[in-house]
Amino acid sequence: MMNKKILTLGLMLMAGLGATAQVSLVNPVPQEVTTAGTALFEAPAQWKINADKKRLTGYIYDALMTASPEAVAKADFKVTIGVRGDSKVSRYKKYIPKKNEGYFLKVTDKEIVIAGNDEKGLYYGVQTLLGMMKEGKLEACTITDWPDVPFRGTVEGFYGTPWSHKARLSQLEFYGKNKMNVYIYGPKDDPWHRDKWREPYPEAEANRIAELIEAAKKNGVNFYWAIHPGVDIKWNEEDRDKLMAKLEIMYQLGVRSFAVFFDDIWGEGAKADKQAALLNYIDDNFVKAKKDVAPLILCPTEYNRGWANEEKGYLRTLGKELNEGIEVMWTGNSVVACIDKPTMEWINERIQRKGYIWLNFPVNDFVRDHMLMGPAYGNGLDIACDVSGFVSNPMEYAETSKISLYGIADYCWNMEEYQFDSNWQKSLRNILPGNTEALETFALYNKDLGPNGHGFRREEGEEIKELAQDAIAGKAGAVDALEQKCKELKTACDILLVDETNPQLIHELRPWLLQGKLLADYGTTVCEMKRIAAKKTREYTFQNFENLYAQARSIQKQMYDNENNKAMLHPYQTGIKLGTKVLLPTVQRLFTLATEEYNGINGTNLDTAADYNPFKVKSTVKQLALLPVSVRGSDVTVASALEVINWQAGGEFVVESDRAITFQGMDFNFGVNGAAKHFKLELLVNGQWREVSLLHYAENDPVIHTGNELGGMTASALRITNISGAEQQVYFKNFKFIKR
Ligand code: LOG
Repeated sequence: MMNKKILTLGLMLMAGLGATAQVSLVNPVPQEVTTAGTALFEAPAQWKINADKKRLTGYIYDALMTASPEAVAKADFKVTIGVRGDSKVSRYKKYIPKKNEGYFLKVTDKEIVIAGNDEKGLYYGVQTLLGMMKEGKLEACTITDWPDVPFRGTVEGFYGTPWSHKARLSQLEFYGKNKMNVYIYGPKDDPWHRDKWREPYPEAEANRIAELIEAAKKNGVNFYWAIHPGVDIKWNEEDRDKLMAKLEIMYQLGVRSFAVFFDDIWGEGAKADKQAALLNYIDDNFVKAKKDVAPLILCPTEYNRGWANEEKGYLRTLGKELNEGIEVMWTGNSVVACIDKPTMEWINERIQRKGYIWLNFPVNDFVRDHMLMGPAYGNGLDIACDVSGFVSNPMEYAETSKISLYGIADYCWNMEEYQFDSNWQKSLRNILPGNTEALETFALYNKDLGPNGHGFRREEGEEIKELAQDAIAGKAGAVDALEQKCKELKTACDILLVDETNPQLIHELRPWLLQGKLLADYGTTVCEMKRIAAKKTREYTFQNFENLYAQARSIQKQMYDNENNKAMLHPYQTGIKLGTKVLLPTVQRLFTLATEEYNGINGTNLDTAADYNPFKVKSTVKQLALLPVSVRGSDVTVASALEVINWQAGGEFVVESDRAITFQGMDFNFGVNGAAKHFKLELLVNGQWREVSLLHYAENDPVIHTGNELGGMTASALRITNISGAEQQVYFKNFKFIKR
């Protein structure tokens, strides 16, 4: 009797779990779901479509047809689709949410009904059905659904290798499936977007853009093309006409949505009144004249609070002067930031409209040695009404970026209920269903950005934090447990390296997978060293320890070699780092501790330094103060900053070392012709600052060279000061010195 009861309960529980399982495959999480709680059933093999004639062609119908059942006129199972006003869905009118892009969906074991409030609503209803059916099953349910944020998607707005055509096509499909409706095309390194903004695209590129526009339509995505004229625009009729002519060319290609970017510039191009006048002119004479063009989007020069100059009133000028309906982008309280209510209140009041969020996550163009595979979290869950749009700037690694974009899609659609951790699990399963577990194990070490100029960090290694502390404190069992984690990481890397189900993902991750294997080996070796050293008996430690020590040193060197192996890196990539928040520093620390213990027991003198960097940056220029400095062989490099640096009069930038080094040369570029005369370079020699001359080789070459006196100087710090008496705007493009 008892047994039977438990069994029934068990079955009920299973049915219950199963019943929510299908809807739970859907991303984004729908707003309102009622399930009958009945068991799952097989999706029909055939179905008949019941719809007004106009619904039987076009992208929505095509999407529906990608489902597994075959459309057969006499099938028993019926699928009714329509949009508010269609005769075939008139019975369901009262259930359809009166919301843009909203829909009503009903599933029983006999029929399916999808009724959209508008065409996009119907399309998204179809996507929900496709998501539910992914594993061939259905459950009885009704869903009423709509998006919280009207414009959701991405801005391809990073520096570095733009996405390939193939990657873009794959993105657009992904957006359609996950109910994102915006893709803004603005890769910094597309010449015809920025440097050559006046010129038309060559034919091959133009054709590709036309193809993207078609693909976007098929996936319910608005393709925005962005122009970036601010670097050299003159506020005269000639340039205005050139800009209008370029927009017209793009219109002819099929573009119906436009954005104008003024980020990361200074000088003439950065004037608020001029920018507003230009945008209004485009709005009046192009957007409104064409009638089929979407409202304009502007990315302002002061696009985050950290750079907003209240006195000069740039943002308020935009707010006052820009035509109603022109959207204004905003990255938050700083370039890279999470968005919350106060952020929105602050900006919306100034621009007199709802800000259009440009989220600089998961973009990694300022931390190219890190791959960002973590969840999208930290944005306020209560800002749906405060934003007009929300787009993410992803990594140049398009496929890997999908991991966090999946979360952005969910967040924008159903904000209050967004759960980043369960979304992340679902996302990993979505991108690599065959090897999800390995992917998760690996991704755990690829979440944080490492130290960076923007000071933006992510959680990483929380799950091993305590373990790591215990291992360092020498607690029994902790070292073994840590070693186990390393072994799991290695297994995951090996499994992923030969995964063939998502070759693009593995291609992007490959350098990090190879480095991950080494990190795992390093950790395993060091754990063994630590165990042996802890035995504190001379006999046992002698041979074993020194072999392991040699092995650990070898792995350190192999990891270093990987970071410097150009053949292994993607273009522009600056290194390969993972596990930098907890795992790597823990292993480094254990290496030092174990070696110290061993030296203590054996009276040996093995070098205990695991990873040592004698250089530090110090700067009174706010935007430079957090830039990390790294050493590779004889090169000492300060990470570049991508944005405009406002270098105040007298502002100093210092790199210091804890020991004196002999200089061979320097290599740096502030991206401005003739900048050298505004700055003074000094070296700290025996406690005294000595000036070194700065010069350009040519008037139109921004690279700054140092005088011959530098070679051979021995100093413990260098200092660059703005001596012009005025603020200087520069790009901190690259900065490196070479030691002997
Ligand atoms: C650029 C963007 C870049 C991002 C992160 C905006 C509006 N502009 O500092 O192209 O990908 O930051 O590095 C930016 O964010 N400049």
